[in-house]
Amino acid sequence: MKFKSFIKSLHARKTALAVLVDPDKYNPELIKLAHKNKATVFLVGGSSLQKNNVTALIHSIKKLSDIPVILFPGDETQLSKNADGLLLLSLLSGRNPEYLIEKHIRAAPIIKKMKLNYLPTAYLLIDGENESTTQKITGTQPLDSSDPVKIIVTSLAGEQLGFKAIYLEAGSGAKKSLSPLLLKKIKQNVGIPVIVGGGIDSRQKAEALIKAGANMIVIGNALEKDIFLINEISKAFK
Ligand code: 1GP
Repeated sequence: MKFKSFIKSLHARKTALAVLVDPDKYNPELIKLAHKNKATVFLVGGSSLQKNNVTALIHSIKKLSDIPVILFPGDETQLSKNADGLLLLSLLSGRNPEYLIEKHIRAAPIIKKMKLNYLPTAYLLIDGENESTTQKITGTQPLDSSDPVKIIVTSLAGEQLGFKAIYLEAGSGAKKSLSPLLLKKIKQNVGIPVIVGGGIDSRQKAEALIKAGANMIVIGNALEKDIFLINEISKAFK
């Protein structure tokens, strides 16, 4: 049920707000504030986790809020049947088979056994002016943000391959978040929902991306640094 409401919010006219919870930096106070500010969804995961406590973490979030909890896993060890669903990401911007298909093959029987709902998502890393953790861990190069055509055709290929959403990722803590102009161009060319994340740390940045047509905006780092920022940022989504 909650997975369905998550999918519905991705297709809604209003932009959805996703709060990214890194299990290594969990703060229950942020969950309470996000709930109060009507965040749409909690994404849980990280590119490399020190502690493998995803199941316990989801349990704790669910005690504090009934907002859907969707996995945003770095790999197959971060799966949990406690989640309401999963972003099944394939890193289409890179050329590392491990992140294009290998991990998915390892995860497939686990996803089936757990009966997890999943959203096949084309994951595109776009350069955010600093080397991102995703870049380091996956050993791939991000797409060049000054080459919109490459980003558009990669997004288009994702749509044609049957992915149900595109995630444009500037990298956690990116110096430069995705350009609203670039997002607008991508939105003009693809019909599936577009999720945007990486370096969004102000109401103004969120507003510009909402105006450019983002279906969902993901905020992690900025809220880890200052949980109260959600009171201000969430105003952009009203
Ligand atoms: C990272 O896109 C998400 O995978 C969110 O990025 O942590 O910079 O908000 P930030």
